[in-house]
Amino acid sequence: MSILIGDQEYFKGIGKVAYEGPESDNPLAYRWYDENRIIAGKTMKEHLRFAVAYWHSFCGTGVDPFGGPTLFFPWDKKADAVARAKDKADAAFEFITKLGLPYYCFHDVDVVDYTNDVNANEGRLQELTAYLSEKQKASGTKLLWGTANLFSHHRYMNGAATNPDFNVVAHAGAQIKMAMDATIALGGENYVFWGGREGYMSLLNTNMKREQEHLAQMLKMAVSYGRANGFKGKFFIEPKPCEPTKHQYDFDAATVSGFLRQHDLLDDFSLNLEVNHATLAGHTFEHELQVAADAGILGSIDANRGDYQNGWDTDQFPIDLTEWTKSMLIILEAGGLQGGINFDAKVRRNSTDTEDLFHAHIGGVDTVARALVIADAIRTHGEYDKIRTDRYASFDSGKGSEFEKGALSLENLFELAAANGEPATLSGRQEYLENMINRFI
Ligand code: XLS
Ligand code: NI
Ligand code: NI
Repeated sequence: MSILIGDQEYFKGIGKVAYEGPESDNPLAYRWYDENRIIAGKTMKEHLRFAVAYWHSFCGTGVDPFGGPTLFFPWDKKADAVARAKDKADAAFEFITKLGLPYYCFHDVDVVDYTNDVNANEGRLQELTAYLSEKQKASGTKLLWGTANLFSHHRYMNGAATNPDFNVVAHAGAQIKMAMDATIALGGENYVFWGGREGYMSLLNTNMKREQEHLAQMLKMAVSYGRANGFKGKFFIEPKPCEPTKHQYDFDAATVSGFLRQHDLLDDFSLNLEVNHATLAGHTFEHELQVAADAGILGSIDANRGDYQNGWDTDQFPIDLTEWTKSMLIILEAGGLQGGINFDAKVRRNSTDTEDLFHAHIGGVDTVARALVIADAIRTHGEYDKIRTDRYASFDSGKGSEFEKGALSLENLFELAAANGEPATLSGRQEYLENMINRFI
């Protein structure tokens, strides 16, 4: 067996997933993701930088608040934590290699189980980092980002960096340091903070200002540690309004953008935007992308989707072409992502066939790839851009342009309004544009 398959083949009977084109009948092939196809001057692979999420794909056992595991992984059997973790790495790299995707992402505790002993954890993570490094070299797979899980352990029930107990904050810092060491050693391109426990459940027991200052302090320490140890990539914050905590400080893109500006962190941080987090915040995903793009912090994406009937983070694989086409229009206009597209999605707990994980990823990859093709066709056609540009034409010259430059006063506006009379009724042409999206799909 090659190093990519390990001692045991976990996904037996499934070979390398290849691009076969839209006419293919093969469910285990890509119809749209042709990694070398050039779109708007870059390969699809480079535009999208797809990453497999280690946690959902190789650790998530199907548990929900009402029931235990439904997925019993053959790589999760050995008693020894390090041996078990190596089996999991074998399975992960076999899967990623068969899918032919360029990246993966992890939390520290996805890679290897932790104990309550910080030194022992460091030893375990270092051993697995060396193992993953070999796997990366053999396969060419790269690490899109690493992160620390600062939400599962009971010590974080009152927060991690925002915990009112400094002893817990120190543990959070220790975990961040170790996760950053692993990320740097593995050539990780970015480092993520998702603050699932950074927030409050009741203001009655919370000093919000102090907690947010502690969060900023921790982020600054991470930046100085990373930069001192050769980390050149971006740090990302992943906004989410709630779940598990009732109110999370990184509520949405606009909130985090303001926080980064307030604490002078904009040079080092961008956003990792998740589709389902956008909807939980009462926004569309496109809204979050646009906010980030306009602030120059359009970092990376977690590409899962929610469910129209549910109000929680269901982490389903993307399938919605309309949503992704609208998203790709924004991403292309912004000049692309700084990071890539991590799935952060899981199969349903009753999707128990080995193949299901392949179907899920293939569907997600093809949805996003196809949306890229469609969005590029819309932009190349030109009318979409023209309609939007023309809508603001009154600011391109004359008094409108003086207004934009700050050369007019309120008195001037009064005079202009009085002189020009009631403005013409101008249509926003929303339906026309919506039809254009469908026409190109
Ligand atoms: C949870 C988040 C989490 C982050 C990584 O809702 O999406 O999975 O992406 O910690
Ligand atoms: Ni996420
Ligand atoms: Ni999420």
